[in-house]
Amino acid sequence: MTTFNVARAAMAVLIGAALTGAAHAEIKNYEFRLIQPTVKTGADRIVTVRLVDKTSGNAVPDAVVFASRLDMAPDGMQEMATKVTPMPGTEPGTYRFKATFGMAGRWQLSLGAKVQGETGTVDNKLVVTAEQ
Ligand SMILES: [Cu+2]
Repeated sequence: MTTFNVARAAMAVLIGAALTGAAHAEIKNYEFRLIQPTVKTGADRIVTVRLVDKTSGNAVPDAVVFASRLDMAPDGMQEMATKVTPMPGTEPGTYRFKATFGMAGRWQLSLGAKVQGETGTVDNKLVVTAEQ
């Protein structure tokens, strides 16, 4: 390769990187969706969510997902919180949590995620209804 060709190759790589960057979804284009909007009231219930890239509709695997809180804020009981334990996912792009739903009603699950290659944090609140 001549110096000129090396420079051209390097430029092509840079342009390629820029285009790839532009094609990336922004962090606001990701969201969590509940697989099932309801659970049975009781101990050790599993809540499964999918992290979705809204621009493509694809599930997003290998994100670092954390549940910060599960409480009954939707029913005016924000002080009624319960512990959330992360569980292994069953398929790529889904994330599972175990929790005890001690009371029937609406529970708010606060979720965060870091997505590979993206800046910022996905920050969602989902409402799960515990049924008697
Ligand atoms: Cu309650």
